[in-house]
Amino acid sequence: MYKLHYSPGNANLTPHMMLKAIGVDYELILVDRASNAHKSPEYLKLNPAGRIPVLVDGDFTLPETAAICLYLADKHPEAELAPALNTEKRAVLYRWLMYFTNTIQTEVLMFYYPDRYTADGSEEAAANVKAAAAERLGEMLTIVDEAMGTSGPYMLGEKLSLLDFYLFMLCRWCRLIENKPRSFSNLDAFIRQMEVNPAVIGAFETEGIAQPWT
Ligand SMILES: N[C@@H](CCC(=O)N[C@@H](CS)C(=O)NCC(=O)O)C(=O)O
Repeated sequence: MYKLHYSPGNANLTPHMMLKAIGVDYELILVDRASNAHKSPEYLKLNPAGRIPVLVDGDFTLPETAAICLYLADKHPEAELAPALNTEKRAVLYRWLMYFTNTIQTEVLMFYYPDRYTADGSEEAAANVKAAAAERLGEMLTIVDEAMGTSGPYMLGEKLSLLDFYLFMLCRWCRLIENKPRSFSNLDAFIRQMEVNPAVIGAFETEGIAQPWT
């Protein structure tokens, strides 16, 4: 059975929604961030980066959210959460997955942990980093909103894919910025349809995340 090391609302949300969508058995293992369990020697053996989530599949241990998503999609092709290999659609999936994980997600970290990105850790410097991150996130969401307007109703068009679960997680994380996802018309429509997706509801409820989610 899969084991997903998680903390409510963290990056585990996307693989968690995928596990629900796939309909496979899994066990959730809570990583207690309050006691810094993600920096414990035991957890660092699973992920030396000390980040959440980690997926364990038998003897195989896999950190990094995007890698976990691709692994699950490829292992369960019947769930059709990614287009076939060697297709243009698959390449488009890679394009947006990379944008989500290495650009938007990284910027989200700057928004929530701005002090980590300052040399002196001062409140003033952190406030500047946070404000700049919020502005850049607004620009990034504009790009995604326009793409959604062209391809919609999902990132890859008519068919739901792992990208949509990833994007929904990012929409939740970006709910506190001024230009929040709900203020973009295509993203707002996207959020409305994802909010009633049983896999989304199942994962958010299991993690104990109260409404409003975005
Ligand atoms: N690139 C990693 C980043 C994961 C990540 O930053 N997770 C956050 C929770 S959402 C975390 O573990 N933060 C703990 C920390 O920064 O110390 C991934 O996508 O899995």
